[in-house]
Amino acid sequence: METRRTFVRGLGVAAGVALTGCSSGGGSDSSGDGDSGSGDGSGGGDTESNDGGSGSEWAETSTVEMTDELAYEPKKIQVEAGTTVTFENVGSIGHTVTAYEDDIPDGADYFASGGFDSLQAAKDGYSNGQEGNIPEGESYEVTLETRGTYEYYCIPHEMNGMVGTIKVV
Ligand SMILES: [Cu+2]
Repeated sequence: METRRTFVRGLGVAAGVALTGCSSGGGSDSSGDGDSGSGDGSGGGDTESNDGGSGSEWAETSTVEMTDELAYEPKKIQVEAGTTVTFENVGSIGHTVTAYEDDIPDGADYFASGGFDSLQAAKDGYSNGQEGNIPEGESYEVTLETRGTYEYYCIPHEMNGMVGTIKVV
């Protein structure tokens, strides 16, 4: 049992990615299917999802990967105030990191890849020739000083559910 648990832990990340791909790939046409078995531990016996960071788990890391699955991985992270969070594009599809202006803590500085100081500016910049796009192999960093919860998204993939959350404690 102990050995098996160790194995499962190693596979947790891969399983998480596969599930993400499955759900995001479903897109609009999967809504008819009521029993998508891929739910996060919605009753099945998959104990291995415990380490996958799904559900309400906050991953304690300062690095978020942006993948061709159109997802931030991990989707929810927790860092200490003053931490620099790095977003790395590990796939070939470009992404943005764009904070929702109304979903950051009071008094926190707005952030968005491209250096915009408001959500509207970030949207306009992206429309004007993809300013703020983070291409394959590149990364974006932001240092978060103000405690609280930050919600952010990827401008071209918001409709695909490419959103993330950072909790600064
Ligand atoms: Cu994206």
